[in-house]
Amino acid sequence: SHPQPTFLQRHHADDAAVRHEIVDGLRQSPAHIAPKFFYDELGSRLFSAITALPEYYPTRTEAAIFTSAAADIAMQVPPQAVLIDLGAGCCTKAARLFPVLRPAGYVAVDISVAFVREALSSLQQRHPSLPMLGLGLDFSTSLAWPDEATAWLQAQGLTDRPRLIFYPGSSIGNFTPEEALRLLRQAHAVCQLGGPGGGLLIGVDRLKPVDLLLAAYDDALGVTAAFNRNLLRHVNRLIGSDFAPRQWRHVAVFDEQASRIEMHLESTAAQSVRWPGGERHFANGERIHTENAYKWTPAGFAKLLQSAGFDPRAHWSDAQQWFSVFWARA
Ligand code: AVJ
Repeated sequence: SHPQPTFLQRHHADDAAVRHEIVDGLRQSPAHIAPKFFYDELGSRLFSAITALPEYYPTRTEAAIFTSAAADIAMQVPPQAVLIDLGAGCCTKAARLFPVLRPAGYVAVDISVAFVREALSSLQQRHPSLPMLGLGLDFSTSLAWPDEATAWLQAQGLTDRPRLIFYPGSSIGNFTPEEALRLLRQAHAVCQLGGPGGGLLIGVDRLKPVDLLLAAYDDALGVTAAFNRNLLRHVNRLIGSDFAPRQWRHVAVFDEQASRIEMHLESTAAQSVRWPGGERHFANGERIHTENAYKWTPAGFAKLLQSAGFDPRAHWSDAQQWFSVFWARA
């Protein structure tokens, strides 16, 4: 037989809502565009290239932690849980951990179900008896657990299983501490809907010397610059604007006060950008804020987890203490 995953798409922002969100950010001063718009097809490939750069340590450091801590993680997290993978994409990080986490069900959540469709279908062939759900959900807006997903869990007999939320890659760093708290509280509520023993397995990038941080977000080959500027091509397609990517420069700075890397696109000329129904003038040197990447201390992040209702039970790091993985019970 050929088992197939189930696919669900929840409140997919329609084209008008996406246009409204982007145009609203462009009209503000300073202008901003949300980092979720980096990831069109080319943007996803450029991010994948970033993870292979010598300067971009997070991905390989986290992978090494998952390898070295595997036995420990297996002892701490509940087996036979429903594994809920936030920002699953190609599903490889979670799939690599299947032997460690031994889930009874797998839910791959991404902003668009299209992003997980192929990967999940092929993963299902390799795990024919593991129930799999692809869930399209913009959890950066809200992680409310959809009724359809509850119904799916019920149909699979997974209602009473613990829920194990997996949020790797320091994607939590895109959120301000206030936004992160909100998301983690919602994650906690999702865990509470399942059986006892559930919780959160999360990867977090750590505060470290600024030169290392800046290099990771402004690499020698200019891949991160291309990734940042590609946002303008994507926005052009989404709202019909006429951004000229050549007229914009990649800028990465570290804000010590906020403990975050900021990425910006800086206008290299006085120019106007037009789109159907509007336009905006940018002075030479004016910037569009495109991303925050917060860098946490383990103590600070443990406090955040506690504020969200979690009980931090275990913490693993690498020898250089560059990256942290937390296990926190709901
Ligand atoms: C996918 C959000 C974790 O902030 O490090 C990489 C994205 N931006 N280089 C990060 C990113 C520039 C990445 N996250």
